[in-house]
Amino acid sequence: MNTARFDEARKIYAKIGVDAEKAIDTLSKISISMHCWQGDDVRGFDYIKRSNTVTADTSGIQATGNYPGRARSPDELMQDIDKALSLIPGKHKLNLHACYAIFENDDYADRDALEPRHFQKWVDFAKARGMGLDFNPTFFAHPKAAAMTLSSGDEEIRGFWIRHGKACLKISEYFANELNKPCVMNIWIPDGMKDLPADRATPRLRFKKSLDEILSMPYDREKVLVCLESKVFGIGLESYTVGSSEFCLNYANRAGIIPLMDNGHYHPNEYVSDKISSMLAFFDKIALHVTRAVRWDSDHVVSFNDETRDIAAEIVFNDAVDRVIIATDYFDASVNRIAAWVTGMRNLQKSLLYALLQPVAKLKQLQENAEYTELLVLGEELKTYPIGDVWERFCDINSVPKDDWFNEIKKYENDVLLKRDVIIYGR
Ligand code: RNT
Ligand code: ZN
Repeated sequence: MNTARFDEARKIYAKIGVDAEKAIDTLSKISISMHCWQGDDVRGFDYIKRSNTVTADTSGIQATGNYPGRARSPDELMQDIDKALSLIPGKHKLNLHACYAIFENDDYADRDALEPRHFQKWVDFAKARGMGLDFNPTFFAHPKAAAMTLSSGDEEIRGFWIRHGKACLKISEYFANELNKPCVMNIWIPDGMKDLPADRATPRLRFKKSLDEILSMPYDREKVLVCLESKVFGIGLESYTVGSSEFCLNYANRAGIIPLMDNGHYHPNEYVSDKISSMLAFFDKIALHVTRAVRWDSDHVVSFNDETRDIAAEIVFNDAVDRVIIATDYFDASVNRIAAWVTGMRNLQKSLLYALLQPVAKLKQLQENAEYTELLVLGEELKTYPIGDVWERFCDINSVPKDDWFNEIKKYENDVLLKRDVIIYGR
């Protein structure tokens, strides 16, 4: 362990009133909900049994790229998650989607009939690693999601997805009970229109009714934290999304559930970092999907960039580490998927550390005193403070490499990923 550099950095931070050890301590307590879907390009496993084909159903969502080594089975995905976690410092949660149900011995169930037992292997996986699980109903990648889901005018289809939502509440409660940690269950639907709608209201009113019906099912609100995620635009949904920001925000507020903001789901000049303090003024808890939008909701790997750092700063400066539920959401199939996981998670943690190493009280005081010149100068100087040495310490404490981890990825790629037989699975 290189203590000399950390000791030096600690002194430098102490001079501006920042306790680097405390920052590390706080960072250790922040657990991020890592999305399982980076490992297999958001395919899940249920399509294989449903359609008896290996062609993934990409309705509603799509990853681009064909880097070799995608996880094709639960075992492969679990193995890849383990590899990623071994290079990510800290203790995190795993975020699952309903389409990752594991059907053993042909115990197949469609989305509306999923049961906790279809996720038992994930519970075992999480238990063995002392992790919590979060959950998402999957309202996409399914023949019944080809048009609308919870906002559908077809009562048969709408009913199917309501039953799916209810099944997922039950599964989420099962996760919470088994793992003794609340389960965050996030609802997002891909409903919308490519071209101009004649009636924007009716689908939204149906979505509202469907959510009411799902949430009318009794569930333990302490154990299952239901979120609703909005969106502004998507491929094929260029003109209209049913679950817009206003819809989801108002619904969450009225229903007493948690609003979820994905920073890829807003107009390019709209920043989630700016929204956090407003949301915290009205909600006890809010949730985030941290991603990187390149011009639009492109789901690129999270970078240590201005917006990630600004989001982290809002969480820390508002003293809201316990009120903001942080999850990742990106899926890049054009690079090594495990490196993508690790890079994004670590960048989010680095951004949190960057915020935790700021002299928050001092900066706020400068603003209050209208000393804007000094505020600007100090903010810019802080950018070259020795955060890298503190990050290294954090990695050391957690027994993960600081920067020399790509070789491990390359080795894993050669030993494991490149051996996956792409032909059998019809990529
Ligand atoms: C899609 C939403 C949603 C999904 C995941 C897989 O635009 O961001 O969160 O990415 O549920
Ligand atoms: Zn999202």
